[in-house]
Amino acid sequence: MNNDRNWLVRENTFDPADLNHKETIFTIGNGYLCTRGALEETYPGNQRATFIHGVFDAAPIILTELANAPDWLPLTIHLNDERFALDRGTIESFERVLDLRTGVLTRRVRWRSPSDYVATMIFERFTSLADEHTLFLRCRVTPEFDGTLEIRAGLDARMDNRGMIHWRWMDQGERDGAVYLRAATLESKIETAYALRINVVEGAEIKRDFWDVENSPTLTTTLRAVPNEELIFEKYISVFTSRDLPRDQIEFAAMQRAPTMPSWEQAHEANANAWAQEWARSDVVIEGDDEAQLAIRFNLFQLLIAAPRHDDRVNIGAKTLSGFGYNGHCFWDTEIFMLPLFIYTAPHLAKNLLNYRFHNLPGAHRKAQTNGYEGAQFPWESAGGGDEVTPPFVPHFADPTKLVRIWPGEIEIHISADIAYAAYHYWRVTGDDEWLIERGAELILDTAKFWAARAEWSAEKQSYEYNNVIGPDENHDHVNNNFYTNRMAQSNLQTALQILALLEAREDARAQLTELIQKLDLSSERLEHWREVIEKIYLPLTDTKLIEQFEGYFKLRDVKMVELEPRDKSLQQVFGIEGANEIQGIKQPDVLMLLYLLRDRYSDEIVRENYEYYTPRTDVSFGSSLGPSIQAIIACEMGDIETAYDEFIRAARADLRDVRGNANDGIHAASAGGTWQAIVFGFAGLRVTENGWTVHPRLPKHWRRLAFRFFHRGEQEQVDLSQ
Ligand code: IFM
Repeated sequence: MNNDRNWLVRENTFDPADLNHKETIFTIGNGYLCTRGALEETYPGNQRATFIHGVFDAAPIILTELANAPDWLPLTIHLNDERFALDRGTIESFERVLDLRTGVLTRRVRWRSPSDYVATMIFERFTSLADEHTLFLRCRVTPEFDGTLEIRAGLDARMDNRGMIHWRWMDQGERDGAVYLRAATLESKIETAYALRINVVEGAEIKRDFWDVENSPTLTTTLRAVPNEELIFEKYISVFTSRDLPRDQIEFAAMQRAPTMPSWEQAHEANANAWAQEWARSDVVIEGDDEAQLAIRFNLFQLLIAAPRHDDRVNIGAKTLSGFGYNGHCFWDTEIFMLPLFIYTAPHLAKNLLNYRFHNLPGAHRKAQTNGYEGAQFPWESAGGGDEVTPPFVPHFADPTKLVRIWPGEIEIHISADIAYAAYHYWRVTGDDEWLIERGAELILDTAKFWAARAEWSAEKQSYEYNNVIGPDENHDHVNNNFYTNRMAQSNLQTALQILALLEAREDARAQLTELIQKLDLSSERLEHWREVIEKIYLPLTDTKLIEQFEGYFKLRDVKMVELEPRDKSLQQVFGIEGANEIQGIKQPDVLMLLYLLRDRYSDEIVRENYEYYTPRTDVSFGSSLGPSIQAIIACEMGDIETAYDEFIRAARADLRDVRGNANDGIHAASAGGTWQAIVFGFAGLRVTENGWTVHPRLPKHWRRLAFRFFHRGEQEQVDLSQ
């Protein structure tokens, strides 16, 4: 194992200006819930939030959002009646460390109160990966004064999502020293029950109390403070929702769990063991580049804590469970950017995420039907129920009081093909035939059915077209024949026919095949139509092998990024929303994205030609955070390792260094997944083929070693590369 510092995300001073960014960075979680790194005692302007998977509630304009759940962190400490808070008194020393090995967040503060009472306080917290319903907080205080230390440990149901209230208080109380709190979301009526217990490990207790204040039940204890004698206090919480158990059982479950929870040491050990197993599968070792080493572990950690372990009806949002950005909704970010990490290192988690799409096929049918099509059209943004939840309006970037109409919910249709691509990718790498037969085949066939229905015949071109769409580059909307969309649709249809042939050839798939043929009405006429669409889909390639991103793109005013230097704004901010539609500058890779996903179908010559054309026109600096990792991978392929490294490190730093200035909204999950792909598929050049796997290493010069593991068809493989 590498030295400690490459596992520790650290800050050594408290900077109120960086409060919300740091809350994101210090998010902890366990696949069931995540909690932002807000301070136990609160701070003005903090965005304290806990998000529990699947707990969505309705909201105006944005339709639905993950409801910021009751807060389990509240812990206030009074030093001889003076309340500890970082916005008062004097911070004599401060340090915060997130240990990525175990997910334990530790804060060490030496604080002098306005009346000169001094104490060193160490706060530690973790959300157990060994038992996802249990959360732990420990506080060690060394007073430098005589007197008392009063500790108030509470729960708080008065949480909101930036002003939007989602919770209705239901009940609270105390039984046998443990406290419970019940609350329900206003519209979706999801109930939650928390139980809280406190434990004094070191210190003489003078009195203990229960404050039955509605919404914030609190247990208090007053300890005798003696100079330089450490006091240790623990707060144990358990959480259940009505998504886990029947409503009438959740309070009982929480209250039963809290008093029987293991000691801090036992829970800590179980959690550390669970994390050791995660890292044994997923860790990436980079020697010769401490920043990249820590950054990849940080990005992996943030994805691992957001990945549902025991629930396949939830997905990972574009901002994981770490912030209010994108309202907890999930996008193609999951299938194309995050999923590869799970497919290769934790296939059981990849399967959960794909099952979420499978369970949501009814929502995809509703969307297709509403638009007048057959088959499964997946929503661009999806939440709890699988229906389209992309807000039609978002606040204008220049004036947030004004709303701007956005179109992805209607016309960014490529996501259906992205999901089919991911299902096939999962099967190809894992060899999970059972899942393919039971679920994957249906996902691929049902989306193919949509693509065949959505294709429009053009008598003039003698081709099938997809008009009025948005490709990955969202700066250009209402375009016709976006190459990415058309080619991914074609690939979806091709894969569907391939899967049908595969099922036909397998004795053990006969029953499922018969059922699918009936259920999806896969008549020979329909399949013939699919073949025709595949053959005649509009996919122009110019003589020079340059691919036009969409029809008419080359006629737009040519704008390269270098011409706009110096610049600190996105293309839409420079040119306006309409103006950005009229130039060739793009927000994120589009043609290159396609060439990356379907790399084996295109020659090096084609990739090079398009790389050289599109790279100078792609806004990697201020465009989408999804861009840099893909640019890095293609740059690796082109042998341009310096550029590849620059783009890789830009992606890797997205949140740690807040390179886009919006990390306060939550982790850039797609960028985190893309960072792993840039290392594994870019620098290591891993390729899984029909016959096995190969690597084609192209390490940055200063990397002495790159090592990682992955699963291929059930076997764990190891890659260990040096210069
Ligand atoms: O899915 C992405 C999209 O590609 C670019 N805008 C942000 C979305 C969520 O990350």
